Amino acid sequence: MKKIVSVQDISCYGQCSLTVALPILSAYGIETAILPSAILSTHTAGFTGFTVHDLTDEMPKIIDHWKREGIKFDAIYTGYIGDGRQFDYVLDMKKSLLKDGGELIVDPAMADNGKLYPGLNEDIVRGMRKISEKASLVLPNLTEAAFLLGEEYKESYTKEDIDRMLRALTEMGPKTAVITGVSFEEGLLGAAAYNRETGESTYSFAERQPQNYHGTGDVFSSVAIAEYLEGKPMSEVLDSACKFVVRAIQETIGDSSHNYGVKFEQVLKK
Ligand code: PXL
Repeated sequence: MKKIVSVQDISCYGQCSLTVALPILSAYGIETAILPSAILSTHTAGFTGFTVHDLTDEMPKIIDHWKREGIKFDAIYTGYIGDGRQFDYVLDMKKSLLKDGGELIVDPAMADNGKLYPGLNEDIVRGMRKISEKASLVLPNLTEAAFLLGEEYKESYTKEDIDRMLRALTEMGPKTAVITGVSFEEGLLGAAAYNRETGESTYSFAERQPQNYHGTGDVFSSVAIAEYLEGKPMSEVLDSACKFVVRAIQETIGDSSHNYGVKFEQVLKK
C-alpha cells in the first residue's frame, strides 16, 4: 500500500485542493497524509470576501515531528501553495520524509487562462519553478507550463509548441512532464505527457465539455498521480484522468446552482 503526503490548502468549501485530493487518493487505496498550507473559507476563483489563514509557521513543526517519528512517504504531492516561504519546506520534506526511490510530484496550481490566481505573485511562480526542478513528475496546465518556462501565455498552441514545452519542462529536472488543457481541434480537449528517459510522448483527448469548472485540475492530478503511482503506462494514466474529469463535469452541468466545482463524488460513487 502506497503512502503519500499532499501539501496544499484546505479550501473549506468549493471542491478543490485537499478536499478533492484526499477522497480520490483514498478511493485508489493510497494512504494519504496531509500537510495543509493554509485554510481558506472557499477557493479564490469566483467567490469574494473569502478568509485565509496561513499555516506556514505550522509546517516546520509538523515536518520535525514526522522526522522524529521516522515517518516516510512514497511520494509528496504538492498543489496550491499561497506563501513563498513554503517552498523550502517542501524541499526539506523531499530530503527527509521520502523513502528511498520516493518521488516529489508537483502540480503547480497557480494560474489558468493566462492569469495567476487572485493573490498570487511572481514569488509563487519562482517557488513553483524551484520545486518543479526537484520533482520527478510535474502536471501544469498550459498557463502554468508557460509561466514555469518563463514564456508568454499564448491563446493557441500547436503540437510542435506542446512537444517543445514538454521537453523543456523535463529539461528543468523532472523525468516526466504532463501538460493539461491541450487542444488542437475545437471539439477535443486533453493532456499530453513526455518521459525524458524513454523519449516517449503520449496524448489523450476527450470531447470538450460546454462549460469550464474550477477544481478540474485538482481532480485530473489526483487521478493521474494515483494511477502513475500504481505504475500504469502514461497513456492509460492520461486516459483515466481525462475520462474522470469529463464524467465529473457531466455530473455537474445540469445543475446551474453548482458552478464552483465539479461533482467528482458522483463519479467516485459509481
Ligand atoms: O484548484 C486550485 C486552487 C486551490 N486552492 C485555492 C485556489 C485554487 C484556484 O483558484 O484558489 C485556494
